[in-house]
Amino acid sequence: MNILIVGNVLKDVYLNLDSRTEHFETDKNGTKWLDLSFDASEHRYFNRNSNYGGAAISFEVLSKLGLESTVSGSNIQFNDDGLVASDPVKAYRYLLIADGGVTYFAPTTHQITTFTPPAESYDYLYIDRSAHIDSNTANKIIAYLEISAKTKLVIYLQNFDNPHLVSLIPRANLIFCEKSSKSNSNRDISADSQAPASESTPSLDPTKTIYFSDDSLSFQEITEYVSMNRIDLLSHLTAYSIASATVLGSFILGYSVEQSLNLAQINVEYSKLNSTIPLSRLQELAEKPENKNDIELIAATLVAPEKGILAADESGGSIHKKFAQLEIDDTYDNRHDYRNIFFTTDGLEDYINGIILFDETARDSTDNGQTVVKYLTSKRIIPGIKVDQGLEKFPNSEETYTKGLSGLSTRLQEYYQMGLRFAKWRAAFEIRLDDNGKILTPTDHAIEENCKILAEYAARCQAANIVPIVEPEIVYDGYYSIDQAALTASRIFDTLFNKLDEYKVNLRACILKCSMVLAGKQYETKSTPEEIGARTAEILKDHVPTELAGIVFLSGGQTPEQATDNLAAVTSHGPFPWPVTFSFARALQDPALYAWKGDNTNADTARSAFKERLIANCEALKKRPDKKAK
Ligand code: 5MM
Repeated sequence: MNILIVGNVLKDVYLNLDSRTEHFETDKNGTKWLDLSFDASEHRYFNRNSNYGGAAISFEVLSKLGLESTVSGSNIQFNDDGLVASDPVKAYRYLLIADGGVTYFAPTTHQITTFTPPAESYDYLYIDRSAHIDSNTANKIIAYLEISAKTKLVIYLQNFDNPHLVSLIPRANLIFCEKSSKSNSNRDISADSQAPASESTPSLDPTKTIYFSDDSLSFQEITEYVSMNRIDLLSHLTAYSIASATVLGSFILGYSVEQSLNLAQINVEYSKLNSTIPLSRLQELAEKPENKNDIELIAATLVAPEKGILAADESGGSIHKKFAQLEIDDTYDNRHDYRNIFFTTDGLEDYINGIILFDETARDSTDNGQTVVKYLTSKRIIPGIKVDQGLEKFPNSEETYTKGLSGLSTRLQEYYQMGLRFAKWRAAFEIRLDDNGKILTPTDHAIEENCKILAEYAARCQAANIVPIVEPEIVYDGYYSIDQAALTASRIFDTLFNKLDEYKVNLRACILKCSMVLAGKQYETKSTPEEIGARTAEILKDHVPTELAGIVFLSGGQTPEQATDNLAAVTSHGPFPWPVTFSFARALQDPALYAWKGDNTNADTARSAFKERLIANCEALKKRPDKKAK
């Protein structure tokens, strides 16, 4: 199999402009603009790098898939040092980098892609994204295709503006076509930019066309979601070239449409600047649970041994209260910076399998412009989402149920598309006693209703390919004994697993998040770790079906040290039929919050405080009697 690429080999030149000395203007939105008639020699920059772009990217991708390819009119080669070409590159593009943002400039006049029909008969002729063909080139291509009957034509249409390229549509065996998507942010302003399709847009054969947008790759009913706005690739246009060449190469190698789109998604998301992923690694990555559509595997990965789940999903109201205690302004910037402390803690992925996010963070980006979801995924941390919408009192009652079922399936679909692979829903039960010390609440009614809601939520998650975490919390802040906590937990678990069964929830793809069994915070006799370990282990073993994917604990307002000691105590009663680990919010994050105090100069101290809790809790997980602590 050999492929002839028709396109322009370019050099992308990255110039880091010094915004302190350049004449930037700031508009009313705070966006900085530099008014320039661009001449690289006139501007001060403190770093200048370049690499091959355009058709060179298609060439690199195909070479790394093990396919023989040539760029027409170029002697570009791919060796261990990367791409090399002895002939001079005729076209340059400039990427101006300032204040962490990237602006992309291309020449306003395109270099026309020339084509000299080769003597050899190629299997594929690929007019890639960088090509700008005129009628002369189009005619030569047509003439070549007539002589070389075996050659299949593949074309990349950014838009329908070039009539010469459009005239080749009927001859094409495969077409890549860009379409705009919902999120049209981050568009570049190059001369290559996507123009709106004209009124007279020709229709494309759906059986031959792969559509690309900035968040998906699709073929008929099949869609693979991917973030094409890889700012760290510096030009998102590069992402389009990687995606299209990967799909083409995978088709040639015999992969199915689903597999090809999946490999393209992985190549876009894992490639580094000037270094796309070789086939063997792509295949390896495709086997990873986060890249597969297998909820049992994702559930198992979330509770993989000796790591936990971080609950960073405090809703708007909860984060407001936390900040208020420390007089931290509840602004977007502060919330972003706070969450960022946890995500940027060195080695996070060594302690954490997954992170539960709140909607705002799930839609946020890291400081280098990658979405939080993609960033976590690239660190092999599975991103999840809190989908309940808080507690509501039953009529004429102090007891609560959890809201959020309305519109849930639609939200889950969107979250799945955003790359979130598990969800969490919390029901809260307060133990209240009557004057004789007998349990008043939770009532059977509250348990029944909340468990029904939890089961419906879980079933809807699984229908949307999302792993549900069901969290029936027994609120620690109360006056009750450890026996009363144990009894209440048993009642809740019995009802919950009945309901999950009724709603046909696959327990192998479902995780229980629960409180440890302990006396309430106000109770006069504090439970010891030994009691907590023994009672928790006993209740779980007696009331939780063995096929459940895993059990994770909330910390519930215990101090960080208490939560860790009690986790170790529970672990020491293992082995259990299911993996058991932590999914703390406060016990992991509070020390960092108190260290940070809303001041980013304390961020490193906050990260250290967080890491200390991560290490301590992962150590607690090693306290299994059948396992020697390392
Ligand atoms: C019980 O809260 C959950 C676990 O956190 P802790 O370890 O601090 O007990 C936590 O995931 C909680 O569900 C989220 O923080 C969301 O809480 P809100 O109250 O904001 O819905």
